[in-house]
Amino acid sequence: MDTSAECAGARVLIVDDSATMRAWLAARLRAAPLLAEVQEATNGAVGARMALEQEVDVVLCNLRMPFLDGIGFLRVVRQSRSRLELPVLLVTASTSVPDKVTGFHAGASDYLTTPCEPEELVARVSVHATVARLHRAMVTQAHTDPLTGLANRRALQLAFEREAVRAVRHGTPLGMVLVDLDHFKHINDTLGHPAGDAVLRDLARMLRGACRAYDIVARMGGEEFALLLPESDLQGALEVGERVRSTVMSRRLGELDAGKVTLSAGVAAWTPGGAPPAWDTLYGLADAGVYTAKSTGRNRVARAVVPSPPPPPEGAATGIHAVPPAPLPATAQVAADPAA
Ligand code: GH3
Ligand code: MG
Ligand code: MG
Repeated sequence: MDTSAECAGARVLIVDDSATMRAWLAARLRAAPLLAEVQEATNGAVGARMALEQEVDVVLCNLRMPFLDGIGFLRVVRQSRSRLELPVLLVTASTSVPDKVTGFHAGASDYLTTPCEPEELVARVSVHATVARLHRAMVTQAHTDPLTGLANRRALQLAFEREAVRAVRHGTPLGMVLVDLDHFKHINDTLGHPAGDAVLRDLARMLRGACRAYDIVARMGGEEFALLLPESDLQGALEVGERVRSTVMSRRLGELDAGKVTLSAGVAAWTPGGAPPAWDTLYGLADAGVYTAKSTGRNRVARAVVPSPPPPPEGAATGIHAVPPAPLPATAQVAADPAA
């Protein structure tokens, strides 16, 4: 296959203690049609840090280096980057098969035996850069909602797993707001599906704008969206939910004038202590909050109302904020009731 177009501008990291070798590899890669952006590291430890912290498509790493050799480099890098995410080609003068097999077992993607022709160097780097880029594009596609460009449900769940670990480690809360448009079917039925799509796209933009950079905004499906809010407790999540609700009321969405589109939102939050955050519990409570908001009149933000929550197992608090067993007065359950 002709890979030169797919991997143009490939970002290549050369890890080699020999300045002569680095210069030879870099010059050949820069001169080739793939016009590589080349970075250099003079040893395995510096190279591993650069490979993990910077944007790199392919690594060329010398097998034999002092301090941290090619195998040591692979052991560090493969703890968090797979072959598909970051191809590493071991560069060596050795033709020993056991050496090569050891390298492959440690996570090498390929070998470049030196001396070699520049064409072979460029061809191997091109193939691996292309595969890495295609893999990245596929992962992005698999985690993105095509209509709105937001994260999809799968991406949100992965983000939740990450944020749950972080919340436990740092002892910080984790909030969630679940948003469902009111009577959206009616919008589709009266204005048509494309007009409904335009509302969803504008809502997505609005939600993104209403959140902090490190909040995760996702389309769960249909006209349901979720906001995952690191470091937000229940009060913080209620405030975000209310901000989103009132902003939607004040904006034109698609063809619809301000005030014509409303949403109902449910909120929940995990607070430190007790069991770690669980997706089913947090999402289930936020979803129950949406149900409460819908059943008490729509266009409002609510916490879950759980009529008879199961008693917690002995000695183990869940840490998830739900409404206490005795139902709260309506004003406490519903954070915003514009109709009131
Ligand atoms: P409620 O206030 O109870 O939430 O009522 P609703 O009409 O919003 O909810 P319902 O579940 O009855 O209808 C959701 C509608 O969302 C039905 C479906 O056709 C529409 N929908 C789902 N996905 C899309 C989409 O991608 N584009 C458009 N335009 N409509 C969609
Ligand atoms: Mg819905
Ligand atoms: Mg709806």
